[in-house]
Amino acid sequence: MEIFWFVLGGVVLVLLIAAVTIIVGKERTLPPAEPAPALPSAEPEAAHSAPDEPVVAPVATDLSVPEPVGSRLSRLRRRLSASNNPFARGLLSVLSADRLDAEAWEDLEATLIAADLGVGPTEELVSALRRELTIDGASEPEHVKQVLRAELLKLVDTPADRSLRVTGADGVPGIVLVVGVNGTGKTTTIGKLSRVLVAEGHSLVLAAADTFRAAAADQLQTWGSRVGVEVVRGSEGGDPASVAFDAVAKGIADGVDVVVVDTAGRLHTKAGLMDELGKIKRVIERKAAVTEVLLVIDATTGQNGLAQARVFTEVVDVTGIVLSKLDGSAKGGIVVPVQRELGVPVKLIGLGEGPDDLAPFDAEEFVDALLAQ
Ligand SMILES: Nc1nc2c(ncn2[C@@H]2O[C@H](COP(=O)(O)OP(=O)(O)OP(=O)(O)O)[C@@H](O)[C@H]2O)c(=O)[nH]1
Ligand SMILES: [Mg+2]
Repeated sequence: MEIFWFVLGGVVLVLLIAAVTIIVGKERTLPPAEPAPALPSAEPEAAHSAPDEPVVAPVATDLSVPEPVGSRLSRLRRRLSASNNPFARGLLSVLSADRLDAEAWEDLEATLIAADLGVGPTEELVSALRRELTIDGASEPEHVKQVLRAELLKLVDTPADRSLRVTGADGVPGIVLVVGVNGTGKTTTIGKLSRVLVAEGHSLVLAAADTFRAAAADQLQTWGSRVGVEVVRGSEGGDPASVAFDAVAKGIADGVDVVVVDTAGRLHTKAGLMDELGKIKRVIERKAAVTEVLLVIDATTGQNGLAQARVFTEVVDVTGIVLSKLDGSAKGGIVVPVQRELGVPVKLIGLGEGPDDLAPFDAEEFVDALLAQ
């Protein structure tokens, strides 16, 4: 009897062990309930492959998405309004004056001249305002504002095509040459412009034809890599025209839409700089027509900056002005003499150092932003 219980116990034990083994084995082969979502990996795929396979370096790892033009305009408008912009504040003083007497008009005149509106345009504006506001009375701030808006627009809104000519003809890329005095914001503008062009779906190549300064090409490269745009560069002190030529050749070979060429703003002599710019343009034009020459002017340098900029118009046929550093500038009035004296429309405005702080210039938007309170 004892033997019977012993054998039965043994059989039960064996069966138990077998059952446990089967259950555990089955669980091991069960698929996981939900596959874990794949995390975006900073490492390129190739980095996980066998060590002897070639590793393809990514073009750029810090690609960022440029802000669309529509939303940047409303954001940037605030930088021109009276709370942030001394030029706008000066203009709006006419609204808050208790009485528009001779002294108030003189004050306004002085403010506008200090804001670099220029003597001629200031006199035109003040005498038009005096005429209209003396007849109609200046009691209604809304009316004064409307008169101010209309008269300002007459000065700012020159009849000109402000569109950027960035596309070429017959399958050849459009060529944008960017010139201007050193420090005005050429390289920064090209960086910001590249983002706008990429956001609009254009393909482009940048040319670091500023071989004068060591850091210039690096600065351009940083902007380019942010939006995945290639930069053609030469050696420091090398021939800028040949860098521009190579970039245009690459642009044609790669079939891109636009080649944007950065240039130096400073050389040992003015004549040297001008010769160099003329040469860059001639050399490019062996391969493709230059479709747009943008002259960058720093708004904070006012009339002085305008005088320096004029020299560039003598060497290259400038087709558009970029007015940089209009954010917080007390000299925003410069937009009027710039267009009048150079006979070239302002096409873009720079409103800060940030990557999306560039906006197309629109006369009505500009005036409305200035008069916004
Ligand atoms: N506040 C403000 N700063 C700007 C703007 N545009 C450019 N800057 C600043 O101005 C300085 C000079 O800009 P760059 O783009 O290097 O000027 P550049 O014309 O290329 O200068 P060079 O290469 O020396 O001829 C930089 O510190 C920019 O950040 C702008 O619209 N607003
Ligand atoms: Mg530069």
